[in-house]
Amino acid sequence: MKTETIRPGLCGSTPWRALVVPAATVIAATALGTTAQSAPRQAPVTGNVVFQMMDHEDFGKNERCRHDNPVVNNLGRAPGRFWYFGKCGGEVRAEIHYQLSRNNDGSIELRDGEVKLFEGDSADTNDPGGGFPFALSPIKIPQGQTRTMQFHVDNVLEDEPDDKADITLTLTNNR
Ligand SMILES: [Ca+2]
Ligand SMILES: [Ca+2]
Ligand SMILES: [Ca+2]
Repeated sequence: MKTETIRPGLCGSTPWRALVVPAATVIAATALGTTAQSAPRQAPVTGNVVFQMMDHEDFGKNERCRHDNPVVNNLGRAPGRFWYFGKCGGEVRAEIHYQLSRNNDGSIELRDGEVKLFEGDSADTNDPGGGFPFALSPIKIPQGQTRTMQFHVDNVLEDEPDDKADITLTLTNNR
């Protein structure tokens, strides 16, 4: 199982990066080592996540950004947590987090999602601006089907609605 542990603050000039955190890394690694040849190969969940963002400026024009990130979520038997982020204007960062699991009938369930916005001295700031959970009830994606979800988050905590992100997440269950 391929894992990446890249933190937002360590990405250099890369505007986004995926962090894949299997819920049971050790168990999954053991299972792969002993049953890889007989286990059916699971097609990854693919799609994309688009961040359309704005960074409010007190002087001059607000900065606008668009990041279109491919999504490849490799999912084994254990649920997997995934997240993506986009940065804008040197001060704003938006994140989307979610968990996927695979049912016996081949469908995928998405749950425990959250979108967040941060605004501060740099786009790596942990100064919160806003956010909310989604998919409190599981969202089911049957085999071969695609779901698109849209979210808007802005800087409500500092009453600055021009610090904002529209996030569109599209996932296809390829199995
Ligand atoms: Ca700003
Ligand atoms: Ca700026
Ligand atoms: Ca702030």
